[in-house]
Amino acid sequence: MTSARVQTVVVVALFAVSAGLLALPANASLAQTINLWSHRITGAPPTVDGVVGANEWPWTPQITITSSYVNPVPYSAVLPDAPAYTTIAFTNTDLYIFVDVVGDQTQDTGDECLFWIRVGSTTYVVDIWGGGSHDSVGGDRAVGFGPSPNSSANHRIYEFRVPLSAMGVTVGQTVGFCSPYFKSSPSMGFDSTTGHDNIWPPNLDPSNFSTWAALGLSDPADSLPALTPMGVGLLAILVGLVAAAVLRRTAL
Ligand SMILES: [Ca+2]
Ligand SMILES: [Ca+2]
Repeated sequence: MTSARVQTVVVVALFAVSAGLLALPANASLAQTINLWSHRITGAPPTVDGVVGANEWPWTPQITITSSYVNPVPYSAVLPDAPAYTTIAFTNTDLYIFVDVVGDQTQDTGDECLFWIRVGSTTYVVDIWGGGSHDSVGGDRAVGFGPSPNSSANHRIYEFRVPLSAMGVTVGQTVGFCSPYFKSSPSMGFDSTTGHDNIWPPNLDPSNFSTWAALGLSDPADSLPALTPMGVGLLAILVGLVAAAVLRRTAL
């Protein structure tokens, strides 16, 4: 092999290795199997009042609980509400969450909606029920009962606003996210009439943070399209070949 070819191989290899290192997923340290992205709010943010306007939450729900959903072990005997839609969006200052529990069509004081958000070693509780809140992070909470774009039948509606500063996070960060079953203070949502309760993610063990979802406080639409691992590898090879060609011309 000529020295020029050796040089080409070495340069290509170096670029491929460096690109591989850079291609590690941003959430690698969290090791979650479910990754969620938030929707960026570009206009007026939703009004946290328990009522849903036709265009108030125009984004696709990130989480859909269907009639086929089964709560995770050891809660699989607890029947989930079906269906329910959860939509997550953000501004530069606040996180907004909308839970449209079309499966809960009874207005009970004990109806409830609960999330845990994990930032570093701190778990923040985001919660509201018909009699108040078990919240630990502040912001606005509302529980309502009425129709929504997902169902004309009256049902439970929950809206939340959580200040990012209250959790010590900013846009672009990733946090842990789940809706647990906790001391009978249930999840998104809990129907007091039937006992149905949506516990999420499907593999959730609240004490094992790797089973929570990873929620990115950012919208992929804000950034350049992400490359697949194969795309990153091909790009690295291409960059390496160009660099090698430049070096060879320089050496001539
Ligand atoms: Ca509203
Ligand atoms: Ca109910």
